Formats: sequence, structure tokens, C-alpha cells
Amino acid sequence: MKGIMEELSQRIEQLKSKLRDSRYIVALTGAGISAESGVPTFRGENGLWKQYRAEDLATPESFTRSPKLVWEWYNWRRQLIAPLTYNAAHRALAELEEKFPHFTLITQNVDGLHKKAGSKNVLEIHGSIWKVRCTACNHISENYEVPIKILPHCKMCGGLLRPHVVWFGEPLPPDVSEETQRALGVCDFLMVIGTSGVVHPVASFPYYARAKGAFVVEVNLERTPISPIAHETILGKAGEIVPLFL
Ligand code: BV8
Ligand code: ZN
Repeated sequence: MKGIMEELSQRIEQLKSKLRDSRYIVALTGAGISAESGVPTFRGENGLWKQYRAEDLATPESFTRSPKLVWEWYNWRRQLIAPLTYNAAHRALAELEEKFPHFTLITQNVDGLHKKAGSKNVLEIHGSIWKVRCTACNHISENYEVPIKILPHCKMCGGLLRPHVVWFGEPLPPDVSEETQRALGVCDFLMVIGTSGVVHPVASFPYYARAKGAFVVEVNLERTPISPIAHETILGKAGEIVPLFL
């Protein structure tokens, strides 16, 4: 055991000096970084709701078919996430942002825990569960009601509201997508934390950054489709590993 910990701390020391010599840092996170806060991951054992997979409910088709069912699912997730708080990994990324002038956090998570932890330059590439959008006038607003009224309506025009998230089959929000491409295009140190690398187009981001010359470090409990292009894959819990970079 002593050997393994020594070997790990040596690797972390090397990575920290690599990080210190880097200018444009990007962190890309997935559900795994929020697991230790109690947020169920998508592919983890309790990633299902009433036997539905996310891919079944998080689609425009299922919202058209049954907006009530989809809102019940988002309400369940909001009630689950609301009392939870950020963990040491979220906090460490917020502190790294304070240390590095060019630090961008790209998250697939809609739980809002990165912002709760104090991260500022956060690109919520798949949206936020704490925002709603009107299906008629497209007005976007923050909403922290728990529980939220099932089938909530727009205060501006009375239209049906939907969660302001990216559903399967929907494109990424152009503004956020552009900022993401810009950050990845100049990135020289990329941390990929707690993502299974299955959902596209985000799963291709590490490949793009590596092709542009970034040094890629992955933190996950297990190897993923991203591991082959990572310079370093550190197997462990994000809450234990990420703070070591501080
Ligand atoms: C689109 C918001 C087209 C909603 C989400 C190419 C190939 C194959 C398929 C496709 C392709 N291109 C497009 C597709 C289809 C689809 C897709 O990728 N399907 C997958 C399932 C194969 N993609 C889309 O539909 C995308 N849109 O392509 O539009 C288009 C283009 C132009 C014009 C019109 C249309 C949109 C995808 C976005 C969907 N929305 N979320 C909501 O949340 O309700 S995706 C959602 O699932 C999350 O945001 C996240 O992205 C994904 C879950 O992945 P992870 O976050 O990685 O979580 P997961 O549970 O999988 O893994 C957790 C990991 O953490 C594991 O590796 C585990 O080991 C690790 N871990 C666990 N605990 C810890 C840990 N690690 C460290 N510490 C721990 N403690
Ligand atoms: Zn409206």
C-alpha cells in the first residue's frame, strides 16, 4: 500500500509541475464529480428513475408525448439535488480557478454544484436543472422552487415551460458551444474528471484538445474510452484525487 501511495504522490508532483508550467487550463467534468455529493450518476447503480433511462426521458419526443412524466422526473431530480452540497473536488476546481488566470470549467452536469462551490467561469454545456425555458417565447429564467409545479407555465406569455437543459437529439447551445471550442482550442492542460465519455459531442472534446496539443489528465474510478488519449489516467475518487492538484 505504502508503495502505491508513494508512486501516486510522485505522479501527482510531476503533474502539478506540468500544471504550474501551463497557461490555459480546462477542466471537463461529468456526473462522477458529483457522486460523492450524493447525486446519482447516469450509468451508476441508481441512475434510473422508475426504470426509465435518461435517454428515454431526456428527449423532445418524450416531452411532447408526456410533459407531465418528464416534469415529474425533473422534479424528482431537483428534490434530490436541492439539499446536497459540493464536495472537495468541486471546491478544488474553484480554488484552481483562483490560481490560474486562464481557467475554464466545462461541465455536463446540470446540478449547479460547481457554481455552489464558487467556480465562476463555468460552461454548463448541457444546461441547468435550475433554469426553465418557455416553449412558446423562449424566455429563460432561473427557478429554484422545490417541488416545482408539474407543468409550470411562462410568466411572460403563459406558454408551457421546459427544463433549460440539452435533450438527446438536440444540439448544444451555440453560444456555450463556441466558447467551449475556443477554450479547448488553446488549452495546454486538460483535466477530464468523472465522465464515462459516452455522450457526444462532449465525448469528443478530449480528442480535439489533445489534437490541438493539450496535455490530458483523466481522473475516474475506472478506465474509459478517453483513457487511450490521456497522457495520465489516475484511478480513484475525484473527491480524494482532485484536491491533490492544489
Ligand atoms: C446531438 C442533460 C445532434 C439532460 C444530457 C455519436 C455517436 C453516438 C451517438 C451520438 C453521436 N452523436 C450524437 C449522438 C447521440 C447522443 C449520444 O451521445 N448518445 C449516447 C447515449 C450514445 N447525443 C446527443 O443526442 C446530443 N445531441 O447529438 O444532437 C444534433 C446536432 C445538430 C442539430 C440537431 C441535432 C445531446 C447529448 C446531451 C444529452 N443531455 N444531459 C439531463 O441531464 O436531464 S447527457 C447526460 O448524460 C449528462 O449531461 C452527461 O453528458 C451524460 C452522462 O455522462 P457522465 O456525466 O459521464 O455520467 P455517467 O454516469 O455516464 O458516468 C459517470 C462516470 O464517473 C463513470 O465513468 C464513473 O466511473 C465515474 N465515477 C463515478 N463516481 C466517481 C467517478 N469518477 C471519479 N470519482 C467518483 N467518485
Ligand atoms: Zn413564454
